[in-house]
Amino acid sequence: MKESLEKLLAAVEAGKVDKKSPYPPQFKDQDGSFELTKLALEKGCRPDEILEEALIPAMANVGNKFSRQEIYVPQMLMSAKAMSAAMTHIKPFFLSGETKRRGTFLIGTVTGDLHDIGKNLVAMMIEGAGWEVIDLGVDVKREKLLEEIEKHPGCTVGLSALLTTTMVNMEMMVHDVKEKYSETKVLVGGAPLSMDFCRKIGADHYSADPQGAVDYLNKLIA
Ligand code: B1M
Repeated sequence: MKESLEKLLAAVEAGKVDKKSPYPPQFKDQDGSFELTKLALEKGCRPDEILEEALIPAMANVGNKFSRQEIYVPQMLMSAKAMSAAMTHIKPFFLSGETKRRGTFLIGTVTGDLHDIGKNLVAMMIEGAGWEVIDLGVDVKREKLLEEIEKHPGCTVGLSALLTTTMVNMEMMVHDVKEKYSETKVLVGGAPLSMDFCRKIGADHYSADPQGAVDYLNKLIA
């Protein structure tokens, strides 16, 4: 069983989705995360074991490599795709309640901002870390954000902004959240942001990259 999990970890980290996937070339004709997850379940691995001992560590390695600039966006996207392929087998166990998520994370790009590539990467990494992710998309309106927080008590919120002109909207959104749900933690990110800006607008944390976001969320529940 240990060997199955190790193989799966390596496949997700390398971004090998399924047997027919040509990427990465050194894994040609080998099983990908899709087949390996199915196999691990058939061999008797528990879904939470697969998640905790293969999928989450694989995505953590990917996040750390990305932070150290050892890999770039395309490789990270392939690993996220491999993670999603594995999750097709694991998700039914979440739905049945047999496997628990670490928490709920609402994420969106702030009002007026259509950039979603970075936000999507963060969402995928956080899902890969075992959280339920509710992606509100781009150009999220202030009212919509509050409605969703109301629907998901205890959630953590993530806001992304890529434009200096939409940073002001982020400030208003953080203000709204803190005014109505003072206990709700808000994580912010995006290329023009900084820790100073995060403090100035009253958000709880700033992360420059997806792995920093995962580390922050995991600290919240530690
Ligand atoms: Co636009 N754009 N864009 N753009 N665009 C930038 C951001 C810009 C820097 C380009 C430039 O001028 N050099 C510039 C902003 C300048 C500024 O604000 N000072 C700019 C502009 C001006 C615009 C328009 C206004 C252009 C126009 O129409 N005149 C327009 C605005 C539209 C709008 O949003 N209302 C616009 C439009 C677009 C496209 C639609 C064409 C497209 C977006 C497509 C899409 O996202 N689906 C686009 C793109 C692709 C870019 C660049 C080229 C790339 C952005 C990107 O995806 N980077 C960008 C220039 C650049 O960055 N080099 C640019 C890759 C991505 C992985 O990085 O998003 O930073 P990033 O995410 C990182 C981190 O920031 C962090 O993790 C990610 C991974 O490391 N992170 C978080 C992000 N969110 C996080 C949240 C977290 C934690 C970490 O917690 C919640």
